[in-house]
Order: sequence, then structure tokens, then C-alpha cells
Amino acid sequence: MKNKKIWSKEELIAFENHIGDLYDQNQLPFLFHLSGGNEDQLINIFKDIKEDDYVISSHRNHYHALLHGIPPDVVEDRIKNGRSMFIYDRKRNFFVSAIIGGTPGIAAGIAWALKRKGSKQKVWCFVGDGTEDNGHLFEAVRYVDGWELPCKFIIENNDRSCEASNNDRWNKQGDITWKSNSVIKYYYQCTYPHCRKPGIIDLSKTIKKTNDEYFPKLSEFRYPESHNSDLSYKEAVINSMNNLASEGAIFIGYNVKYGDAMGTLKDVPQDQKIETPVAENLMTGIAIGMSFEGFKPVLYFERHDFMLVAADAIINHIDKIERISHGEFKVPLIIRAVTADAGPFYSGITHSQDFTELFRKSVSFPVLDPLNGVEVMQAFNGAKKSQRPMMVIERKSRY
Ligand SMILES: Cc1ncc(C[n+]2csc(CCOP(=O)(O)OP(=O)(O)O)c2C)c(N)n1
Repeated sequence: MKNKKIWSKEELIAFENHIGDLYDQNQLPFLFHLSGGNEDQLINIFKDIKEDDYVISSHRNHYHALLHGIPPDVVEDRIKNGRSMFIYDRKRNFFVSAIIGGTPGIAAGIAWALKRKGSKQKVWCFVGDGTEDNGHLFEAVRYVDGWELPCKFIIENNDRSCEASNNDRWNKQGDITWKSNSVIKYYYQCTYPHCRKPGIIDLSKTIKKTNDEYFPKLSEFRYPESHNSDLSYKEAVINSMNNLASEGAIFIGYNVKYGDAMGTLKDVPQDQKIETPVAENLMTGIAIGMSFEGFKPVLYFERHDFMLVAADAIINHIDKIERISHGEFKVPLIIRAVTADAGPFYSGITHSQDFTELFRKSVSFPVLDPLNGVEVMQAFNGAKKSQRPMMVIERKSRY
């Protein structure tokens, strides 16, 4: 991908002015966020970003997309089609999420995958001071620093989250200093309001489409052929994990290395297990990011109750990424969702809930609830071959 356009400050400003003009002409009945005021800083930072590096951006992504080489007519076309917050480019490794705090864990996962492959590529994750507000950035920075992953987080501090300043939100803790080599923080004043432009356009003159027209639904999932098995439920889980391991799957979660997921990972080589902090959003982000780089992550949750902490990563990201990126990014990972519906020790109401139906109602990928060894083998075999995410419910009562 040679001959990337080099943008001047004036050209960047002119691009956003042009988008603003389209709004004034009733051509943009969408939520969009214009960039402005940080041209010098970004032009400078992008001098260090190589063409095949990953750039991970946010709702305010137009400048990042242009500076990473996405042609302006493509960026404009996306914006005109209701995708200002959803600009993706698989070839150029350009990924965004407009969910605040949604990207740092994913960035860490991509960086993990690049390091594991011995790649020279890096990940550059741009976030606003809104993401600096939440713990997801903190856990990802700590993780990237701890594992020396090739990832930089650039905090673009415009002293504004929607309209509230840092001091409005944090009082005396408005500005914090990061003691990390992975963090670059710069300050700027944004030229534009938080979203759109001042003035309400005439919506009666705009063309409106449905969600499905902007983001076509994915095709129905078809199961690959089933495999008969006379194994017990738990033996079938162990067998399936060994199968997945023999084809290079990576097992991610906390206590996977030492607890062995109730013995189900006992035969899996230790170097195929990634032990994570107890930070469910981060660990899910790591799995998402690794799946972008060709790995088959198997993400282990020892109880449904704890999956709620990763609900954003599961529902807003794993489930939606393929659809909102128009098929550019796929997330072919497996979620093992154990519900502690039985056990020798009573563990209480916050440790034994069953959210199978909650997830079935909230995601479009299969949530399988195998009843016996045959169905367990079938579920994991299907998941192994699938290019889509899949959740397999495991019940302690059936172990
Ligand atoms: C999890 C989540 N909460 C709230 C929002 C709504 N929201 C969108 S942008 C934004 C403010 C973000 O501020 P900042 O990160 O500083 O970026 P800026 O808009 O200033 O560039 C908010 C609250 C969201 N998108 N995601």
C-alpha cells in the first residue's frame, strides 16, 4: 500500500469544512463528530506510524482515517452513508469503536498477537479524555506495559467529554499524569462542538433508511456436520479442548494456567494459555484483538455472573464488529460460558446465575447449550470451523 497521501493542516481543515457544508445542505441526518484544532499534533504523531501499523480510533476518527491513508473519497462516502462513527479498513488495519473505553483492550490483544508472531508492526490506539475517565484504559495500559506489548495509547485531551470539562467531572483530579512509556498525551481545543455542527437541519429533506439498510444483517449461521460421541459431558469438553489446542487455539482467561478450568484444560500446552488479570473486559478485548490477527481464541468464563463485566465487549463488540465494519473485520472466537448451577459448595446468588437467555436475546451469534457429550463435541467442532463468534454454555451440573 504505497503512495499514502501526506496531508497538510489546511487540507485536513478543508475536508472537515466540506463535511460541515454537507450537513448544512441537509445531506447528513446522522450523528457525526468533526475533528479540528489538533492538526499539528496529529501530523506529527503520524510521522511515526507505519503504513501497516494498526490505527485504532474513536467516534472522532476522520483525521485519523485520512492520515492513515484511507482515500478522502472513501472517508466521505462512509460519512455520507451514516458511517462517520464506523469507518473501517481491513487492508490498512484501521479499526474504530464509538463506545467509550471499548478499544484499549482490543488494542492490547492485537499487540499481543503481533508480539507472538514476531511482527514489527505496532498498534496506535487514539482515545479522548472520556476514555481516560474509565478503568478500561488503565487496565490496558498496565497490561501493555507489563507484557511489553507494541502498543501506544494516545490521549487526545480537549478538556471536554460532551460538554463537561475534566474539572467538572473530577473536581481536583481533573488532569492526571501517566507514568507509562505506552501513553502519549496531548492537549488541544476542538474547533467544533461535541457532535454535528451548530444549527438544526431540515430533516424533512433528508433520506432516511433503516438500521438494516445501513448495516445489513449477517447471513444465518449453519452448523457443520455433527460428530457422534459416546463420551461423557466433561470428557467431551476435555476432548474438544484438546482438539482445538492441536489446531493452535489460544486459551484466554484468569486461572486457565493454574486452575486448568476445572480440569478441562489439563492436557493443553501451557504456552497456548494466556493467563489474564481478573479484568473481564480486558480479557475479552485481548481475545477480540488476537482474533483479528488469525488466532482462534477460546475465552473462558468460570461463571456467568462475571460475564456481565464483559457485556460491552461481548454485545457491543464481539457481536457487532463484523456487521458495523461491513464484513471487513471478523471475530471468530469461542466463549466458554460456565454456569455454576450446581457444585459441591453453595456459592450464593451472585455466583450461580444463568444468563443464557439474556445473551441469546442480546447477540446474533449462536449461544449453544449442549445437553450431552455428543452435543458438546458438535458445538465445539462447529465453533472451531466457524468464522463467526460462538458462545458455548457449560453447566457444572452436567460435568
Ligand atoms: C460507553 C459510552 N458511554 C457514553 C457514550 C456517549 N459519548 C459519546 S462521545 C462522549 C464523550 C467523549 O469524550 P472524549 O472521549 O473526551 O472525546 P471527544 O468527544 O472530546 O473527542 C460520550 C459520553 C459512549 N459513546 N460510550
